[in-house]
Amino acid sequence: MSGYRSGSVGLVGRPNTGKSSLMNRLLGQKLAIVSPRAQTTRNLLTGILTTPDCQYAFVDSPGFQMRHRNLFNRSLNRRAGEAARDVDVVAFVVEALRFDAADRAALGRVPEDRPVVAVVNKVDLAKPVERLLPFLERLGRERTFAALVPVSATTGRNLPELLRVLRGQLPEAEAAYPEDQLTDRDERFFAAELLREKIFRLLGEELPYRCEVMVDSFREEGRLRRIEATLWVERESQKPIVIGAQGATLKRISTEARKDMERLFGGKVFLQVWVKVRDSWTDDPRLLRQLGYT
Ligand SMILES: Nc1nc2c(ncn2[C@@H]2O[C@H](COP(=O)(O)OP(=O)(O)OP(=O)(O)O)[C@@H](O)[C@H]2O)c(=O)[nH]1
Ligand SMILES: [Mg+2]
Repeated sequence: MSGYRSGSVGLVGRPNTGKSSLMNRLLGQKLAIVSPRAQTTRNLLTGILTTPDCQYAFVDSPGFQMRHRNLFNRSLNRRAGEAARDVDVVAFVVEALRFDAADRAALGRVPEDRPVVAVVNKVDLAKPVERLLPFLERLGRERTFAALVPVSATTGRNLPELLRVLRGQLPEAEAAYPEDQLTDRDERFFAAELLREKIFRLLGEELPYRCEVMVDSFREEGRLRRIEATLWVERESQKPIVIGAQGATLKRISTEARKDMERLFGGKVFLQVWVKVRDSWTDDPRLLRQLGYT
């Protein structure tokens, strides 16, 4: 089809700017997990949007971060680097009226030869609105951006314009994916992600950062999916917090995750979750490899 465009868009930036929210809103479906906490996203996740004149393969990525230099965090930054490097265009996501050292460091990790669109998200929170224009001017001096586009993932404001601008950066090409394909990941991946999202939303303080999820088995029995998963924590003392009084916290985590899985998979799910301790898994090369981080 002549004039058709198709390519990949890396969603990149420091943690918590709304990269995953933005991808979900652009796709019109909740695919990526979202929480108010930084460093929610740990994996690369492709979400595909096919329109009559363009196919966008959005790549959601972990926020670039500068703290905790352990093996695990280095692996997250490496993944974010891939989303900035192996794509046709980078959508560099910042929060409206905020550009700090962490944003600058993240921008510095985007290779010079990539076209970059600055996506200024959360404009619904930008008050007073008169401050937005000077902010855009200042941001525009940080790098030669192909464009600067203020948007809101929450309200959907200006997203058609963002799609138009991104399309302009993609090559003329046939669609790379079938038009009904939404993602590159399987149900097993989303099962683990949805459990982790509940941990991020329901547990306080540092605990979500000390937790990881592994799906041990995923079986389809007719229309039922039977899923067994382990929540890894780093210390024996963290276990009772995840489990809660009479198991209430763990029950809430697994019930909410199961409901989301049933919605996403379109069928009943039987979910069993165990909590286990593995000392400092964030520095354990073997477990990190098992979890797919290396
Ligand atoms: N008000 C407002 N909040 C937003 C907007 N976009 C995202 N958020 C909120 O910002 C928080 C972080 O959103 P995420 O989408 O998880 O951010 P992220 O950049 O993917 O974060 P990491 O995966 O941790 O790097 C959540 O509480 C979102 O609800 C927006 O346009 N407006
Ligand atoms: Mg995210």
